[in-house]
Amino acid sequence: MGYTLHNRPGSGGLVVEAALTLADAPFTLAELESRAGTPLPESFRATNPWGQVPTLILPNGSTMTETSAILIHLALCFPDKPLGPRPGTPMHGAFLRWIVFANVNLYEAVLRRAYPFRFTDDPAGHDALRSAASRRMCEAIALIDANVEGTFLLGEEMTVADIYIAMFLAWWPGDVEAPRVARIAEEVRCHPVVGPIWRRHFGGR
Ligand SMILES: N[C@@H](CCC(=O)N[C@@H](CS)C(=O)NCC(=O)O)C(=O)O
Repeated sequence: MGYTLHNRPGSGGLVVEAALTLADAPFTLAELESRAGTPLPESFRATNPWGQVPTLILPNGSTMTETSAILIHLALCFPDKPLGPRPGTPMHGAFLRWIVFANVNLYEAVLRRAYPFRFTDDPAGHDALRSAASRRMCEAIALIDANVEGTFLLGEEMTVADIYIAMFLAWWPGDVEAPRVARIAEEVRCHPVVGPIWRRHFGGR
């Protein structure tokens, strides 16, 4: 039995789908009919009580959520596939660092913009929350940009961390001053395996 990936078009499961595909892992896509950036149907809580995608059902039937955890798990399960550096190496430390950094800072900034009502009960505070999230996003992307080691974040090999970071850039509505990260996003969009998945989710974005 393979994996089942619950996602919806244009949502965060893109990077998990890319990781499973790069790993040659057998998986089924369970796509929800829901528009990216809106709350998911309440009925989805039967699958993930937190009500979010990506939700990955592992081959043994257990449920995984949290994109960073899923990516790290898959990279460890498929060490011979091009998902991430060898565990135990300094580069693996950097891989973990940036995946978690992106989850905590980039994903959270995106969520503050999309769902401000979850972060303040004061509707008058939504604009201020969005602008603080934008500032935080720009600061976080700039820090990643300053740490790009080569063609990709960790050097000359693409990892799932690159796809993850590129996804946030595609979601972000404003301009972000991050030329190295923008170049990584271009590499990801042109990648022979990841490109077709990217276009199915994002079209020409
Ligand atoms: N911390 C979660 C965040 C996942 C998340 O926010 N997913 C969005 C789609 S990109 C979602 O499910 N939004 C619907 C909702 O929160 O109701 C992760 O890292 O996977």
